[in-house]
Amino acid sequence: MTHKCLCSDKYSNENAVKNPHLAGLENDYLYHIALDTETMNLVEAFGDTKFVCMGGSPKKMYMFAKYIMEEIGHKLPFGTKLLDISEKGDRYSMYKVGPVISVNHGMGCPTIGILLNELIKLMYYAKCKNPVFFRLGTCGSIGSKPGTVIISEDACDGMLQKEYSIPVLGKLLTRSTELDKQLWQELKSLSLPDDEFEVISGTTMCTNDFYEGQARADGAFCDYTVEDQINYLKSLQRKNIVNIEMESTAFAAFTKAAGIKSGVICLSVQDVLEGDEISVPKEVMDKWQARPQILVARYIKQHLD
Ligand code: R2B
Repeated sequence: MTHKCLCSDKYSNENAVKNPHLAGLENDYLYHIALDTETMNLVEAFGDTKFVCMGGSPKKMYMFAKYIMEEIGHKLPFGTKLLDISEKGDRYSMYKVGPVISVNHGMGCPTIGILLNELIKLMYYAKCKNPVFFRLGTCGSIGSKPGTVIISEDACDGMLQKEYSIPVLGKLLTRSTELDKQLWQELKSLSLPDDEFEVISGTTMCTNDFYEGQARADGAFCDYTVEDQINYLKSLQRKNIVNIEMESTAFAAFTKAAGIKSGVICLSVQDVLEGDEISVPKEVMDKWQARPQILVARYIKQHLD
């Protein structure tokens, strides 16, 4: 038994959340990001947010916060430094630099889903106007070289469905994983001929597992052959699936349900057709991490007003 979620996909602050029970809460404690509506003035602290950027690791998102601060010329008050706003929650690290939030989402759909619920409520309580959400991730690419930047056109799950489903009250609740086409086009147009990295796009496959779920043959379990693995990955390639990661369906589904424009930009850390091992040296990887950030910074700078 399944049911489809009927959600608007235009942002308006009043309709970003779709939960009549919230109005009855005396205090909404955004538990995992350590914010609340009773003791904090969320409008004052977050009302100017325009861009919410998320990526897997806390360190990467700290580096992004520092990078975007330089890029937009944001100055911290004298004698202060970047503060992890969600430190008390001990789950996510979140920074705010002018109109930009930079926050890590961990690994997998459940983890990013919890964060998105709380961030969408934060946007609502803070009365933010038209925030745009980005996932700056890493992925395995199918047939393009490591270091390539991949902009998702849309996202499918491990069964190739362009949907994100979770069991709710014993039934599957299904939401569309369509991403904003206009934003996707715009992000693609931000790659410049002189960039030292290639940018491609197509459908992103989002799996619930890093090993068997992504057809790897180097996990603790595997009952298929390497030939099966390659045949499967090539069949995905023929369906215009260009990369594999673990968060895009939940990210696309929750942002769309809230009417929030969103985009997924990932750095490939390996071509999955070339083997299971991720062999790019750490220093090279650290340098490459900046690539999706460069595109997003260009977008942010063009939309600052
Ligand atoms: C990419 O990298 C992580 C797995 O190593 C996961 O979060 C993802 O989507």
